[in-house]
Amino acid sequence: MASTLPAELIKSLSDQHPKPSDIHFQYGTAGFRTLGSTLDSVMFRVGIIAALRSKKLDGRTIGVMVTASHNPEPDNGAKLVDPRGEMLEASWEGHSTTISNAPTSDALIEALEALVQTAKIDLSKPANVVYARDTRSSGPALVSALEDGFKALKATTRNAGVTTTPILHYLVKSINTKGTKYSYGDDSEEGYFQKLSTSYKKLVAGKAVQPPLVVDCANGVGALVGKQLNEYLGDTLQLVLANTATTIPSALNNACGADYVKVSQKLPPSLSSVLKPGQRACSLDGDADRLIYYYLDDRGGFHMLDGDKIAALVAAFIVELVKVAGLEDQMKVGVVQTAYANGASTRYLQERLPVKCVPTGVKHLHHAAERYNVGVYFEANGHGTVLFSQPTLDKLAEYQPSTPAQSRAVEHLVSLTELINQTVGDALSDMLLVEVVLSHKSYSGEEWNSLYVDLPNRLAKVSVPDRNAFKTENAERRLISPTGLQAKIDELVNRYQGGRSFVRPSGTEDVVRVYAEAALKTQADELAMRVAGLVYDEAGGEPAFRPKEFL
Ligand code: NG1
Ligand code: ZN
Repeated sequence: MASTLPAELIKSLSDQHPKPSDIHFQYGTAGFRTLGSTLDSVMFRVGIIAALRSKKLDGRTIGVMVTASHNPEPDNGAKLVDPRGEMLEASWEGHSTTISNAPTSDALIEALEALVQTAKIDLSKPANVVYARDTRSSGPALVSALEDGFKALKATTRNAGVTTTPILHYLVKSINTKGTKYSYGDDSEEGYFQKLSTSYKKLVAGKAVQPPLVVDCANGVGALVGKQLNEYLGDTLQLVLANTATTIPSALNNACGADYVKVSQKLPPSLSSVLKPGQRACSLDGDADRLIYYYLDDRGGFHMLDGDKIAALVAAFIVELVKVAGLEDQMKVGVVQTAYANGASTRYLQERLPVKCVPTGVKHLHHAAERYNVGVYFEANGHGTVLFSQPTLDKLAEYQPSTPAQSRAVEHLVSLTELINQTVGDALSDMLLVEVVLSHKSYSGEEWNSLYVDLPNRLAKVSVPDRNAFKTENAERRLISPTGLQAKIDELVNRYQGGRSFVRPSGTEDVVRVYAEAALKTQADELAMRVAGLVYDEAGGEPAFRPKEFL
């Protein structure tokens, strides 16, 4: 290999971004994610890692997104995006963790040299990176640390500014497929809006215009992007944007946004004077990759339509189109969920098509969905998308329909492949997808909600001294460690009608999560509280670790 690492340059820049000695960083399910004020050295190193990853892949463009998604404003993070717009390859998660923890500049250079050796990186190759950030106030300083990392490896970069995580994924894939027969789209924000709005307009042509949709932007970047999307949609759909205060730092994800709605199962208080009974509304999260719908009934009762309900709506619609198109035998549709999927949704879906359960984390869902011709994957929290395999896309392009009905169904399927952001869950793309289905089926929120009745459930979290003591199996549905705890959970669950509960360590927060379901709401709450109590007792925590947050 011709070149070596520019050690002097790396060292001088690295000295400006020293690693805090008391913190161990980890590249988890959502990349690096912790308090923004601690991430300066991590960002510098992520810049270097992205450049090396690009060199490893022959100069293909790698993405870096600076965001902490639905987490509170003081948090921040970074996530690397591989060339096809998908999550970073698993082996590089470990490399990233190792490099982020090198204690000094010299140790960093040593760790980088080791990576170059083990991953067989040809340093003479070019490095290309595209990066973006959300609206967090710690963003600009962290991006400048990231840019120092790019400089250290002399990477060629493109700053995509302040945008959503899914748009960054879209850009990565579009850049890497530019000029090929698999071109994903024009590699610009405009290209993204054009692609989404054009396919939406095709799909709803001839249908009655949907009534205005209230969109809670979580006071994040979705507000900026939603405003632009509104313009592209024109009079085909009116988005009433709410929670758009992107310049008030404390407002981000605070008592609003998809995570607030999903976890508290409540309407964001800021919408109580905006939302009319029967009107549809949805919440995005801080980087606009999650989506939760809801509506109020005539008596003001709140009804949530989460990722599971979106999966049920969308999967049934696609199955129907495939059938009408006459492609039933050649295009198998399947669904992927995690253990957090509501038991009623799993039952509903299993009666209609194949369903697979995988561990939490988008990469697991994405990979499992790739095994179907059309793979629908959604986390209950509203993160998800639909994947059409390349042979499926080819088949749709070549197919010769024999009736006008078949021809219309095929056109709709093709438009769906353009409307759906297949790189990653995308709140805005998913929102348009939902609107298309509601419009085709003439469903109100209430009719959509009645596809199946959610089992009452409760998500809780417990702070423990060491969450790594909790290990799971069977797609995280059972604990194998600490020993004996699963048997105690089973014993409790058996006492509740329709009871189900599981415990797993979070991959993004320093907590253990507890999920419980039961036939009645009070029982689901009680079961969650009791299982959380077991976790707390087992972890042997101090009173500071008491499970406070589960009710
Ligand atoms: P953890 O913290 O590992 O539970 C959370 C979500 C995941 C996923 C990641 C990434 C729940 C229960 N967990 O992971 O589904 O979205 O964040 O953002 O919603
Ligand atoms: Zn997010």
